[in-house]
Amino acid sequence: MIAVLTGGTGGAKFVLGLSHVLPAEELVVIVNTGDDLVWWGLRVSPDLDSITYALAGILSRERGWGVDGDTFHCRDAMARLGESVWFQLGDRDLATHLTRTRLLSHGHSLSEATGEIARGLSIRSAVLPMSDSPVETRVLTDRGELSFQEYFVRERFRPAVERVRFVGAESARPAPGVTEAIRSAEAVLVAPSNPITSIGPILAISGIADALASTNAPVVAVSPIVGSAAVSGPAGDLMQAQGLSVSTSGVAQAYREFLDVLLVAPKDTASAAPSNAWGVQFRAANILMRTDHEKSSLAREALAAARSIKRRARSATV
Ligand code: FO1
Repeated sequence: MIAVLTGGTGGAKFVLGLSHVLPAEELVVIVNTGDDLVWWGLRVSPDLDSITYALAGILSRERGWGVDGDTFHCRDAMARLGESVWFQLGDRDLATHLTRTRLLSHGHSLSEATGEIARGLSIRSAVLPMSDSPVETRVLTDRGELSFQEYFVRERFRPAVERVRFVGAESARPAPGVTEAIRSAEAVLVAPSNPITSIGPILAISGIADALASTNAPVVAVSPIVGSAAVSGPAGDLMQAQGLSVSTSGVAQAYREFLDVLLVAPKDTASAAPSNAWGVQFRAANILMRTDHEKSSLAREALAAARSIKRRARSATV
């Protein structure tokens, strides 16, 4: 079984690639919920939705989020009523949020609600939220402290970031199955997601980082940084705000406690760049997932890198 840690649109693309090269039952996806919000009275879990839609084959390729070919009649009607529409929910997407909201209001956990939605969409891989307790990513900026979606969607990540915190992470426990999957996996993969706001909340939950540091499974990550810039989105600004260099070395530093191999763009293993940092080995791969073929190839590269590690280099020291 392969466990993958993910969040954001890059993560969804990587999981889509994995789903093309692995039997569905062998994939366990552990998903960030720090971006979750209540919108129009509904419980929305954007990263769980992106993974669920990717695995169901209905993720919008055009937008990278929401349902392919969705319409926005409800959004237009909300706007007419004077409601905020800077965060948009599509008409088909609404079915997911209505179902999740109903299940949660009837006392089900987020894991159970996610399982119900995944079953409804005939998904055979396991999709696990990082935790059943609320953890909220808050971004302290020069325009005040914002929720993740206010920063990312409403403000289009323009405000200067000073700090990021994960409210609720100290008391949150991993959701059922999360640490078990990490400990018993054949390999653990970290998607090319934002290390601070997509993977950071997962690592902030006590028990998850420990499971990663002590698992015997090789841990392989894909860099979301090429050269000195993020492939997409605000990962660079957020890494800088958290004291990391915007480079593959900064990614290695963020994951140094548990990472064995970091897949990086070929130019980042050229002679000028170091071939490892923070005890993490760098390996060249085509990490840009522009086509389905590239997504599957990257998934195969990550699995091959994991299989080539015979024994975890640092398992004796943790
Ligand atoms: N991203 C946007 O840029 N604009 C939106 O209006 C928007 C709505 C939305 C609704 C449901 C959903 O599952 C995702 C949505 N996203 C939207 C994407 C979301 O902000 C990001 O994918 C993640 O939070 C980044 O990790």
